[in-house]
Amino acid sequence: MFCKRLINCPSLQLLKTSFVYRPQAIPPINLFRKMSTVGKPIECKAAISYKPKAPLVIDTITVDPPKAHEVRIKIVNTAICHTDAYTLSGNDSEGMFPCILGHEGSGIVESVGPDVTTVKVGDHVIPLYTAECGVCKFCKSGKTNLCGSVRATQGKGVMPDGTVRFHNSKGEALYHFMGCSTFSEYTVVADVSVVAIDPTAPLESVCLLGCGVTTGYGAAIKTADVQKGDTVAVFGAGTVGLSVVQGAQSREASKIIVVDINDNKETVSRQFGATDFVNPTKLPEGQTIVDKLIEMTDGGLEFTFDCTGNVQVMRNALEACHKGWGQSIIIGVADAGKEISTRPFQLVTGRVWKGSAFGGIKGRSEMGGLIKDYQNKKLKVDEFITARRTFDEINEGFEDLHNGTCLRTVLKF
Ligand code: NAD
Ligand code: AHE
Ligand code: ZN
Repeated sequence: MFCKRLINCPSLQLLKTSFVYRPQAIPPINLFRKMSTVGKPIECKAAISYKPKAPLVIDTITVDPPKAHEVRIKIVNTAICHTDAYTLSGNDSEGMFPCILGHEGSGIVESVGPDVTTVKVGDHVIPLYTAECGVCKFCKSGKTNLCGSVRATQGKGVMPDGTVRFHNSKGEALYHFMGCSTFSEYTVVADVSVVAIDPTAPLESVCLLGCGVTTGYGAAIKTADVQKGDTVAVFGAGTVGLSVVQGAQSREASKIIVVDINDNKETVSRQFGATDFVNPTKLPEGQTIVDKLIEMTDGGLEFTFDCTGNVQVMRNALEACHKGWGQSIIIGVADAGKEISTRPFQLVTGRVWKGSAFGGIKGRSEMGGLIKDYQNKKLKVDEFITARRTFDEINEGFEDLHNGTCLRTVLKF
């Protein structure tokens, strides 16, 4: 029991005062401890795709902490790629529902699991749907950017240990998508599926290097390796096709013909470096797009690129190649069940059919160079942003894809 005199004693009052204020004098440590999310599940906002063709549902989900060799990222920006819409349409043979879509994003590392050495808390990063482990047969081959380390589990919508890190508010598991799932405020990815970037690069812009821009640019400068003076035709003037155009222009191609069924794409194609634009639906009767392109190029093109995902376009792109050496690069993603065909004679007579994933770019080794090209104004990125929206407007962002002028809608959390 304290006596009254002691309680009223000035020195004790001082002590009481300093005791009372002391916690406030050291809040950063306590506050940090209280607020730190490291090692704990995080509740955050995400857009859940419950079934094909249905609008995404914005809800609170739980994102588990990263396990060994995993990284939890706070997504800052994400764009919507045509492939997200394709999977949502139900035409992706690997589509798993319910899931968190999104693969073109940028963010900041919130925490890392055990044994992660390549990124650290606070790093600015881009998730990579084409991983790079550096040690698998594919990575070591020097022949491809396709990495074998996590692709099998990635295609099944789970982390490399076969489990998921996402649950909805009812505790139901949600699948991952393309190893990225950027339509969530927080996501967990494998450490081989993320690259740290220059923190001065604006996250809003460089999220586009997570897919569309890198894919098209890389397809031109790596997969095809377009050379000065080559003739090029690009089918489909979306972000992927226009990035092929800028890659071909950077290599000083002599002719860059864009083929698109949407006349609205002519101006933007020329802004990105196209020398010609052809709408295949507006050719004189009896003339095919293959005839037209062969006529425009004295026998066919050195390189053609499909950036539509339409298998008839893929055939036309191959057949518009020059006999003996023309190469056609398939970039577009076709619906489940679709197949390509042509007369074998087309290949016998020297045309080559190739494909390109993520532009042949090795994300962890080569992303830094692309960011530098962007910073040095050698690579257009900002120009692809045709709309900016809040994350809550994600369904409107999917609708943007059909408005005829959309290249990329970038969402912000
Ligand atoms: P997008 O929808 O923005 O652009 C497609 C363009 O093709 C549009 O301008 C459209 O008008 C045009 N088009 C449609 N049908 C056509 C036809 N018959 N002939 C000519 N033009 C036609 O799409 P995007 O985001 O640029 O993606 C393009 C394709 O590339 C999609 O299939 C996407 O899934 C795929 N993709 C592949 C990779 C990869 O790594 N291989 C990466 C990203 C995207
Ligand atoms: N899941 C589809 C194939 C999808 C596909 O081809 N994806 C492209 C990237 S699209 C990015 O917007 C790709 O890189 N594929 C190679 C890979 O390893 O996924 C299907 O047909 O099953
Ligand atoms: Zn994509």
